[in-house]
Amino acid sequence: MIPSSELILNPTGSIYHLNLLPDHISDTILTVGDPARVEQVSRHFDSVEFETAHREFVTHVGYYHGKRLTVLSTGMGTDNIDIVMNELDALVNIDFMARTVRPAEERISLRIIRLGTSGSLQADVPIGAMLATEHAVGLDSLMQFYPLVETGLETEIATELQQTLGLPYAPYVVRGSDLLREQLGVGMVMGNTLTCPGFYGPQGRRLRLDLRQPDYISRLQNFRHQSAEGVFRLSNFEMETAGYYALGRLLGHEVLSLNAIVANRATGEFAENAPAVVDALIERTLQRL
Ligand code: R1P
Ligand code: URA
Repeated sequence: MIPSSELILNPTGSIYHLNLLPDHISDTILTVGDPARVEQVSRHFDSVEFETAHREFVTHVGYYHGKRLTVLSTGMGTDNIDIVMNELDALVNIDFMARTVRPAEERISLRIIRLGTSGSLQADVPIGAMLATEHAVGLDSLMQFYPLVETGLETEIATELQQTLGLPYAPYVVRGSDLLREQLGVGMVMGNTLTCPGFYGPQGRRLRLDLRQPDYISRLQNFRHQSAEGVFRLSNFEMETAGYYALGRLLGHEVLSLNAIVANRATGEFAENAPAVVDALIERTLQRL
């Protein structure tokens, strides 16, 4: 039995941070960083049957062309993704009454799709592009706490990137769901996403502070790993994808990160109409579900 200090339920029976009951979870979940973006998605629904908000976690449950969908905001950073993925999994794979993990044959694999904004690292991934993440690379510390198993290729990339950046630790590298990427990413740019534990220094932005490595961005832009699968390069920056992909692998959920490119760090531009870039990604994704 899982003690109440570990599986924390609110007086209504809902899970601690997300404030959701198992009934609120559809098998396909759309996640967004910005709480205001939840309505930007659900305004396309035929109907919304449930809404809740707790901290940065806003959820709408409804129907899109007859299909039940849950759309949920996560806030920013992989520390929040630790909460979101563990609590979503608990909602479907833990019996809240018995406080026990469901047997393997009863466990549910969710489809979780991140619709987020992102900055491109490469000049040829322009503002307005939609990018589906193949590999995610985590510079954050989340995977210091879980026994993630990486493939040979993932470990090679991690080791080489650690050397390139002179980091005291290896990043973690995880390939996401090929199935979802092939279904939803058709016609999008396929890329490898660097998940950073911050928006400024960790993404090489300098306002008033210098960076430890003045050539940090160009080291990332020029990083290449050659393998039998081809040439790996980093395409874009954001703050959650690696956490999603790693916890998806550990918990057995299919996860895809779709990125609306709103900044280009090679050309120094930011989108003139970022909400429109995000809208286009939302509409494209909903049509393909
Ligand atoms: C930073 O501005 C935020 O934007 C990106 C980053 O991952 C980070 O959360 O995603 P969202 O637009 O989904 O929040
Ligand atoms: N989100 C990020 O994390 N970085 C960007 O440059 C743009 C959006």
